[in-house]
Amino acid sequence: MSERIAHAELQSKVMTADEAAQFINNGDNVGMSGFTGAGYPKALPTAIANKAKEAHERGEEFAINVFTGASTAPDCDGVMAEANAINYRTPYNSDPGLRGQFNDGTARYQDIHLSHLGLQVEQGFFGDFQVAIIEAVRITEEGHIVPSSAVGNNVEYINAADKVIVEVNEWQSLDLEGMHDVYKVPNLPNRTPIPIQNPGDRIGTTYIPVDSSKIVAVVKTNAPDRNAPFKPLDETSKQIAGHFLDLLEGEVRAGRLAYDQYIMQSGVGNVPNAVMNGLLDSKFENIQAYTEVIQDGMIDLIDAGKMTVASATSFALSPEYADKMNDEAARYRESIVLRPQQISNHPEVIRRVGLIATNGMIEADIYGNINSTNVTGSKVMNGIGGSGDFTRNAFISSFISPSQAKDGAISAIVPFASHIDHTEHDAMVIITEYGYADLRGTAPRDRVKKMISIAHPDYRPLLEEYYERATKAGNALHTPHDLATAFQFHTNFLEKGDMRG
Ligand code: 0RQ
Repeated sequence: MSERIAHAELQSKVMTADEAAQFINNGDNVGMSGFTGAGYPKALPTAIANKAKEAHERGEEFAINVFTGASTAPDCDGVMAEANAINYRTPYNSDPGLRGQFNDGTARYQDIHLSHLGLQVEQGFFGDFQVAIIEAVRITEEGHIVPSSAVGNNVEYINAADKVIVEVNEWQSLDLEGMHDVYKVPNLPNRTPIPIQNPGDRIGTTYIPVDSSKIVAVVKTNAPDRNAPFKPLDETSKQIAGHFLDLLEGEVRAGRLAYDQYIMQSGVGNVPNAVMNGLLDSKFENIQAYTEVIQDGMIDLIDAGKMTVASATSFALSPEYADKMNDEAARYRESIVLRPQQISNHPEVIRRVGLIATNGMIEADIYGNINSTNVTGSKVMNGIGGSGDFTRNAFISSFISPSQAKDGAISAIVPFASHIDHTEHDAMVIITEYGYADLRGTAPRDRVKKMISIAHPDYRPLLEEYYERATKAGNALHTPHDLATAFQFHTNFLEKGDMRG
């Protein structure tokens, strides 16, 4: 363990998670490491949950405000939610228990663009931060932190917090050291251009510089990241992947892309993983990724020699691939760069590198507005994540989704999106198993036929009827809507459990 805690003075700060939880008080703003189930603290959340339960049993209030990189895991968000220990949460969540609390109003959630939060913390939008809890691979001789499988907003939380608690996790490979590239954008008004020209450029340090006197506790852990296996590829995902590849081939034919020029951003999930699988047998070579998470499909592309470099802020690997990463991190760090999420998702760099963005969605409307977050307009699912950072700034932005959900009771193509995360100005191409709707160079009314052609056949007549009604109303024909029935799909679902009514 001494190589894990190389700073002599900090060895005397080693304590249990329960002892370290003394530094966390009711109402604190607590910044935590963790992004898509990687690199989150494994021990403190349970200790905080226990502290909350004890306080509640005594009739005292105890709830904290939790800031992370993105989603965490059952042993982080899950345990704290179960103990009613979270008052406010940002910027992203996928824990079902906590989601339930947002949707019944017992906890508060602010869904923030992942590239924005670090800046907002630095600008003091949330007030002071009392504590940062950061998972590390090791603490260096100088007391600096080598982050683990995610960088997230660690830099901003460490800088903002009065006290820092470090969890040193022996499960994480020491060979991850060297994979990170920690760069801090100078604060306003002294911001400077970020010197990244290509996804693999390294511009910072392999550790997070820390004033070691702020470290009040070091907790030793040995626990895996939350690694969920991907579902086996189904027919629908394979069809969507096929249409995505057709889109890329079309770009090559149009002279906008060469087979060795594809720079990828990909959301997480089974369909994006299927897209990566499809790329394995494609003509595309020397693929680069400037994205936020590394998932199994990218590891396969690297191993197959198809992908030369992947820049992200964290991993989202299945258990099998996480083991492989731990065994072979020394090899993978040649082609993987983990950056702070302010940099992995930075609009300036995204715009410069010219990537093709591909994200999941809940629904799209016939004019190309996208709902990524709120089912029937009011029940939050996960959050916008990095999809806004990438969609607005990509060279081409695409959304992928099966045409329907819940055995056909829900259509992914609707008359009017019931909540809008990405507007018609940002989304360029929408893909389902029925093909892709290329909305580039179109006026809103040109899009309707294209969007209806990728809807499930059951829903096409209903969408056509809606458009007829909207154009008959005829009072504002730039983006025709019949406001009285614009949400009928959604009200049908709420009243009858099926959008078809
Ligand atoms: O629920 O598992 O209970 O059946 O949503 O849907 O089709 O498996 O697709 O995993 O890609 O998720 C938008 C949620 C899609 C995701 C969303 C239900 C569906 C299923 C999952 P069940 P699928 P995915 C990088 C970028 C926003 C953040 C983002 C997401 C479950 O892609 O969170 O893009 N995106 N980040 O049944 C009701 C609908 C539905 C629906 C799907 N219209 N109504 N339920 N579902 N469509 C990642 C990060 O930033 C970290």
